[in-house]
Amino acid sequence: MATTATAPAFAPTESYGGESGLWSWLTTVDHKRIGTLYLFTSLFFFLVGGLEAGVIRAQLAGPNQHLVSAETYNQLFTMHGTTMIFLAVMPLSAAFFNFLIPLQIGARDVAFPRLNAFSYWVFLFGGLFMNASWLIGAAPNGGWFGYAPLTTLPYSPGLNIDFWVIGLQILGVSSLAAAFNFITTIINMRAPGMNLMRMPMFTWNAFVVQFLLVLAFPVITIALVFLQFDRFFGTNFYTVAAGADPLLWQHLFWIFGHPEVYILILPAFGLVSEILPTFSRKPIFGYPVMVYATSLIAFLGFGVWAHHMFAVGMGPIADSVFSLTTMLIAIPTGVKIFNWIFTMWGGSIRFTTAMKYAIALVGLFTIGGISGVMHSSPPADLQQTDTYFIVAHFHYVLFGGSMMGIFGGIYYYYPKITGRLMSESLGSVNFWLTFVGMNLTFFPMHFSGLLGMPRRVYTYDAGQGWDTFNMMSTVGTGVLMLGVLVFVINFLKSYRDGEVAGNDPWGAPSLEWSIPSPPPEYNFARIPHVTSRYPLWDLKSPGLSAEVPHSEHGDRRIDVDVARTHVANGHGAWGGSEPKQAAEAGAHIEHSTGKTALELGIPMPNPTIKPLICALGMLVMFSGLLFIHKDRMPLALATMIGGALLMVVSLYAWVLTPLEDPH
Ligand code: HEM
Ligand SMILES: [Cu+2]
Repeated sequence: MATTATAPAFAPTESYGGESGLWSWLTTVDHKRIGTLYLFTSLFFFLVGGLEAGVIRAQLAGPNQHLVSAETYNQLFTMHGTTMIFLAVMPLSAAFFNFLIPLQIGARDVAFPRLNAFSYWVFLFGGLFMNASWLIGAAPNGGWFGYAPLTTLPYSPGLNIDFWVIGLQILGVSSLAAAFNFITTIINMRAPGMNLMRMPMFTWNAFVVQFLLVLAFPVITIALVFLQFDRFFGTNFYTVAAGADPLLWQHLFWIFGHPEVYILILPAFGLVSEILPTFSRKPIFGYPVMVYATSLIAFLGFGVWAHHMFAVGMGPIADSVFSLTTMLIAIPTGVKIFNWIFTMWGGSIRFTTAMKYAIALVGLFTIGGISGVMHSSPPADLQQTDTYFIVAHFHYVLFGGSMMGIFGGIYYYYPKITGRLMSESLGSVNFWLTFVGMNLTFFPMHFSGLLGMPRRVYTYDAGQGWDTFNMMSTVGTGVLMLGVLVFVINFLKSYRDGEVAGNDPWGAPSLEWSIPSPPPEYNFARIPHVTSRYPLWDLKSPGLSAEVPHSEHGDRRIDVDVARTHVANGHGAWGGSEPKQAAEAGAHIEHSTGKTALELGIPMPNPTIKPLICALGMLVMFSGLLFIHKDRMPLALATMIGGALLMVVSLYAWVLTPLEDPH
């Protein structure tokens, strides 16, 4: 390929300036490598969750089928929901937080690199722990929101719910540690001149999500601790016969659960807010309004939880209040949608695969948003709740929103992560199969739902008008799976054969595109000085960012290596829209900054295995609980105490080792 001939095809791992063996991955504290680990692990879990969905849809293809038993079906939909939410979409977002936040704010790493590694290992172990339940045929079976008292011991004996309660607590530790890390990173480590209102939109969305995590996860943790105590130690938090409130779990769960849906969607919104301006070649429409709308969504998100509980009979006052707040929250959400549309309006649009996914999000999320507003009205909700209408609604939001945004984000950032572009032709096939498959799967569910088909039933009788819609959904799932298969092929193949990307294959405006792809371990040879929201456009296409505020009058330049290189090479004004040009420019930049951290005298944190050991200790400690229900008390105690010791000792060793060599 011509491009590969003119530009040096630097192999992805070389540019990290470090080793690439297994040990280097186990001990890494580099936010980019940790991001990559998150990406691979969560894509794997996405495939697992997708397979579970495939079995569900095969079972429901026609009436009265018996591919799986009712009990297996319960485990399938519970694990599908739990996996997609906690092991796929959340960590996929974390992959982007890790990779992008330091790059977008001009930092060399996150605030606490070792804590970051710890978060990843805890997530991995939590996911493996939860899925280990399949091996003994006791996967969680109480639905993804695990309502107590159903999930208390008398109604759910067996280890199924134990795996769920313990697994979610392990995963919560990971999310909380990561959230504190990113909050500190964003507040403390921005490059000079990068004030809050100059942060890229992705970082803004990520910032808001971290606060949602910090405020919402403690609530579910409390709910889970209560449940754990009820199940293991005989307390009565959820025992109605002993005077417990049967709605306690529901309130606690949904105070977490509704903010959780914003935790799932805002990162995708952030990605789309990067993609749309780049491929429209226009600044984002109404940047400050986007920031305020995002913050307002997060704030209001804590005041709508009981719209999940209209059916329990809370009374007219509570119903009215939660109905109103739910309708209110649609306003800032609608504002964001209009801002995206105005961003594209009048732009010179390039329909890359990333752009197609971004536009798909705008359309499909809107469908899910509108059906959401439909069940903000309690009388309407009483008809829709627990039917396939709800399943249609939340898949438009979660697949049409979160997953579409994440796929777009992967196509957009793959070149930054690996140094190579994903194939656009495979990308187009991938996109259209996914788009058609997703709509064919989930749109008919609106109808089967309104015709009364309940969710979470393992089979149904013929002659209720549901058969055709179910067949359509199942065929759609087949198309969707083909689409995901093409994605996987493209993802793996492009790693070897993809066109070399160069620093800035898309002509994008933010800092991450000013450095080589993949970035060197230290990210920025010199920390950039930022004077506007769109530093790279200031440099390469000043016309595009002329209207946004700049700190110094007439100052259109960022003081960063890439600037000098370009000017020196007379490439100052290239448009940046062609991968080929970009690759050539990238070659110059790579040439001028291809040094290791050591050569440049940049102190980097030392790799360490201790966060992994600490996470392992925590896993062992939690697993010990399982033996209690097998009546193996001594074994349980030994495992828990052993795990706790491992955790505490490695934590001490970690804390007492300095992060970097003395300098
Ligand atoms: C790969 C394509 C997907 C298909 C074909 C699919 C299909 C389904 C179906 C048919 C159900 C209803 C099961 C029942 O109520 O009996 C379901 C439930 C669910 N799905 Fe998906 N889904 C897909 C992707 C996703 C994604 C990406 C997410 C989230 C990010 C997700 C989250 C959920 C949740 C939370 C539930 C509810 C589980 C429960 O009732 O406890 N799904 N899915
Ligand atoms: Cu909600």
